[in-house]
Parts: sequence; C-alpha cells; structure tokens
Amino acid sequence: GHKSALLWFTGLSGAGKSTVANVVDHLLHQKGFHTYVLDGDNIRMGLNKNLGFSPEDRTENIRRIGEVGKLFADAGLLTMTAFISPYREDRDQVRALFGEGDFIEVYVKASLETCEARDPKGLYKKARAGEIKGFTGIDAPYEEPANAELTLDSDGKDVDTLAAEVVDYLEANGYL
Ligand code: GGZ
Repeated sequence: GHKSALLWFTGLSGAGKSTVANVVDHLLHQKGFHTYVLDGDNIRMGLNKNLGFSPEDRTENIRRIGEVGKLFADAGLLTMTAFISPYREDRDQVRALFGEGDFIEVYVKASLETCEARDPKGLYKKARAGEIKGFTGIDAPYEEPANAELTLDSDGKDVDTLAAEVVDYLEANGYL
C-alpha cells in the first residue's frame, strides 16, 4: 500500500499544474496506486460553481478544496489538487488540516512570460486587453511558496520530466 497524502500543486495559470498532476496520476495508476486529481474541471464546475475570482471567493475555493482533499486522504487516496491558490495564508490553512508529511506543497514554477506565451485559453490576452479583471499575474497577486516541499522548473523542463520528479520525490520519501 501507499501512504495517503495530499499533493497540493500551486502556480500561475498556464504553469502546467493540471497537466503535470494528470501525468503523475497516470504513472501512479500504472504502478497500481489509488489516486485522484481535483482540478477546476471537477470542482469549479460543481461544488464551487457559486464562486468566482474575487479574493474572498478564491479563499473560500481553496478552503473547500482543502476540506475535500482531507476527506479523500482520510479515505486512503493519494490525492492531487491543481489550483492557482495564490494566497500563501490560504495554502497554509490547508496545510494545517494535515499531519506532518501528509501535505506536500508542489510549486509549479513558471515565469509570467512563459505562461503568457503559452496562453492555451487566450485568457492572458483577454486580461491584457482589460476584458478579464483581476487575473492572477496581471492585476491580481500570486504569492510564491516560501517552503514548498518540491519546486518544479516549468520554464526549463517538459511535463514528463516534471511528473517523473514528483514520482521520484514520493518514492524517495517513502510515500510509495
Ligand atoms: C485567474 C482565472 C481567472 C482569474 C478565470 N484569475 O488556465 P485556467 O483558466 O484553466 O486556470 C485558471 C483557473 C483558475 O482557477 P483556480 O480555481 O485554480 O483559481 S484560485 O485557486 O485562485 O481560486 C483560468 C481560469 O480559472 N480563470 N478567471 N481572474 N484564473
């Protein structure tokens, strides 16, 4: 068996949080582990569909995701979450729900330049044009983690390399 834990991916829109988390999910499934990914597709479309992107709503978004992540971890799943989670205090509140070693903060680090160049949904372009207000990195803050367990260099490495680094971390630290 594996040690249930919550892998909390944080970073800018376009940094690759969801993509990396889904590759890790696939790799762990192949190794026979029970895992689950919480991301905007299954949370912001459902449980949190009444929340937007004001600072208050983001804080509530993260609080609920943290509580759901705790339930999934209690159920024995190795769970991954992929949300910008821009506020350090909000991430630390989630961390506080977990015991030592059960919360793993993974900073998917990409420069704003990289994310803007990728712009898979054209949202940065809209934010620059003023069509979206309060977009993270443009006119809303992103507070970098101070003590992430793992930092992934998304400017310099491809998704498969980053996913392998996460799996290596889990193996090296006795989670798998
Ligand atoms: C940031 C926004 C915004 C604003 C819509 N700011 O690339 P995406 O599309 O799929 O990732 C972004 C996603 C962020 O939702 P999160 O739940 O991760 O945010 S937070 O943790 O801050 O609550 C982006 C889209 O939603 N999006 N408006 N204003 N991202």
